Amino acid sequence: MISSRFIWKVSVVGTSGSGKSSLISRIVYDSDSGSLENRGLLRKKISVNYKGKTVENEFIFQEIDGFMENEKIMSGSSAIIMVTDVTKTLNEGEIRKFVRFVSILERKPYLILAATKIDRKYEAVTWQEDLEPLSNSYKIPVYMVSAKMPETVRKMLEDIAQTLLERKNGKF
Ligand SMILES: Nc1nc2c(ncn2[C@@H]2O[C@H](COP(=O)(O)OP(=O)(O)OP(=O)(O)O)[C@@H](O)[C@H]2O)c(=O)[nH]1
Ligand SMILES: [Mg+2]
Repeated sequence: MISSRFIWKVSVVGTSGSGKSSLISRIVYDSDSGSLENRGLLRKKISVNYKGKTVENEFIFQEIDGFMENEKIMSGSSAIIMVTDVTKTLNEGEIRKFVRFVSILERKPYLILAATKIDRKYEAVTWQEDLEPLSNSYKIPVYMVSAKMPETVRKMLEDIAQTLLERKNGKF
């Protein structure tokens, strides 16, 4: 490891209304307000313990509506959080298509599936089991989260930092 400070760009993708802004708000402002307008750069610093060392991570978030197959944007991202709303039917085909697109990029971002709004479990129509085939075929981690449940989001971000550090470390 040549540095103890890293900057990661994270794209948050998903259908309109799936909860992307709310997740970013939870991370950046510790609030669940979905409105991100006029709030400046969406960044968050967290330190994690990596191999016994404290490593500073700065995340910069970018929200993208839909599963846009934009090579420049996607290959410039360290990680991509694919957001799906548990109160809506899973569009597995759309996500699979996007994952295949990302997997042929030269600089492959780390992909994560975030199934959000789990606080509305009584209205849920998509369950963790429904996400397993997707998760297993592409080895993508699944996080069951809610913008109203800060711990779930914090855990996901810490895990992302750990994995990104491991991926980076493997290259030195
Ligand atoms: N109960 C609950 N509601 C949520 C959660 N996340 C988002 N919502 C609600 O879902 C709606 C859409 O959330 P947004 O965060 O604006 O979704 P988005 O993906 O950014 O939507 P667009 O920017 O329009 O594409 C809002 O009414 C939110 O309050 C959640 O974790 N729990
Ligand atoms: Mg939004």
